[in-house]
Amino acid sequence: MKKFEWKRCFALLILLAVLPAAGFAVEQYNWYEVFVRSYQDSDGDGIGDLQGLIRRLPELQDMGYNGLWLMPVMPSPSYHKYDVTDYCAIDPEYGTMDDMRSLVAQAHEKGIAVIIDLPVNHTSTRHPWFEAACEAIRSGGSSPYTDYYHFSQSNGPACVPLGDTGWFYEEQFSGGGMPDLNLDSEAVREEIRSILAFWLQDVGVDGFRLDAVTSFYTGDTDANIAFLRWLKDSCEALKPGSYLVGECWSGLNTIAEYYTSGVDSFFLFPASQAEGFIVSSLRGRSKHAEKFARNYQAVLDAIPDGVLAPFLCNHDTGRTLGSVQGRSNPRIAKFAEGVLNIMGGCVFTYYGEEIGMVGSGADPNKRLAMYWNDGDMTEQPPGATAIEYPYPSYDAQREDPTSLLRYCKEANQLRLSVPALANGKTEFLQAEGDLLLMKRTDGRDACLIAVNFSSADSIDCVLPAACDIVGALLVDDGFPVLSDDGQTVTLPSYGIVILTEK
Ligand SMILES: [Ca+2]
Ligand SMILES: [Ca+2]
Repeated sequence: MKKFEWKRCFALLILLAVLPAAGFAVEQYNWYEVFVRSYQDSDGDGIGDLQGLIRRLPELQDMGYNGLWLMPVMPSPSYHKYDVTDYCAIDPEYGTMDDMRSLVAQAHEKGIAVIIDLPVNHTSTRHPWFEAACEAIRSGGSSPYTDYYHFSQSNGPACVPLGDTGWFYEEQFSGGGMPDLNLDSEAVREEIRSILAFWLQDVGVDGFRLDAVTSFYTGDTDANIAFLRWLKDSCEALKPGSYLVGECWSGLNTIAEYYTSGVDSFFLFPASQAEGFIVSSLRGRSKHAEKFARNYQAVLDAIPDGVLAPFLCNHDTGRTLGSVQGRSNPRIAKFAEGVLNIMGGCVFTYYGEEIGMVGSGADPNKRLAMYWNDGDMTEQPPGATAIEYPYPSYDAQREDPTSLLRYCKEANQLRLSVPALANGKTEFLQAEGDLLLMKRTDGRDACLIAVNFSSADSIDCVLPAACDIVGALLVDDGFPVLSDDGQTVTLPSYGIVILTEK
């Protein structure tokens, strides 16, 4: 029996992790979602900004995140900025377009791709297009912008009255501030095409996160898919290889249907949040691995060729520490991140997840200031009612080899160092009780992923051939043991071990 040679393995992982990512192909990105406002302030006004984010690029690189998704950075009257007033500018709270260009350039130098949130289902009511349209209706004049939205003189679902004019406009998101665009308008499509060109070609971003794709044409999946295909084709013509990921907040079959649009990825909502299959596989007394494998197989059956985009939470959902009840149980908090990271595709992590931040209920509670340390945080978003940090700060966890942060870093590095882990085809070799053994093959590369879903017991896993251990994710000081013939690995509780055949 031999103990896994930790020191040599970590040295290898660290070496591989500092290599820049090769190009911006879709594959193998560890994406990190940032709410710029709550991340890092650079000028002392308490509001996170692009220069602050630039300052943190070395940390992101060190952590092994090689893709950045920025929530909207365009001018907007709201704190979250999902209602845009100018699609080709930066909100002054966040900085300038020069700051944005600098962010993209410096991220690229570090091998980090950048995508931005693109909310084109709706604009702000304060967008000049909407203001011009309303002015024309109020004055009885005409404007090309009235055709940019869905104005009507009859009331209906999702209709908002335009003052006392007798006119209404469509708005799928309540509140009166986000009128839906008329995506059938040729002029609107031309506007969108130039917005895509500006960001992809002029600013140099690597793609977009597409907001609210099921609301483009509410209730009409075929029309949504056709519009997404147009978006994908437009981006591909402007910048081949740019990456698009869509927010289709829906069940597996619907998400699978949306993949026919050609958009690279759609967030895998069925795997996310407290009821998603990653976290729910950890609950109950037994058969955790079977539950996980059954659900994961269903995903692979439904989406055999698309690049998956699994995640545990985002800015609209409760954070993972609450979902796994991990406040006093760092082992399960780590293991949930580990199980996320053994899924193929592009894994998305919401900022703060790597240090066990909490947040649920009202949206601002889910978007709290990043907890770097007690002296270096932004102000909290307006409306936040529950502000607490059950786990130590980023700085404290960085120094602690047993922290959740260090576990997440190892998970990222493992994905960067074993290409087949992130991007191969998955085959289930065993899924029984708490033991899961998967094989993932990517061209000539292959790896085995052995997982012990038990919180308490170690498990012997018989391998299909003699193997070497190439990496592991461990929640505590238990360690995997490989038999002398390399054909059996003993997995500690909540242990994840990556192996290759000799
Ligand atoms: Ca600031
Ligand atoms: Ca719409």
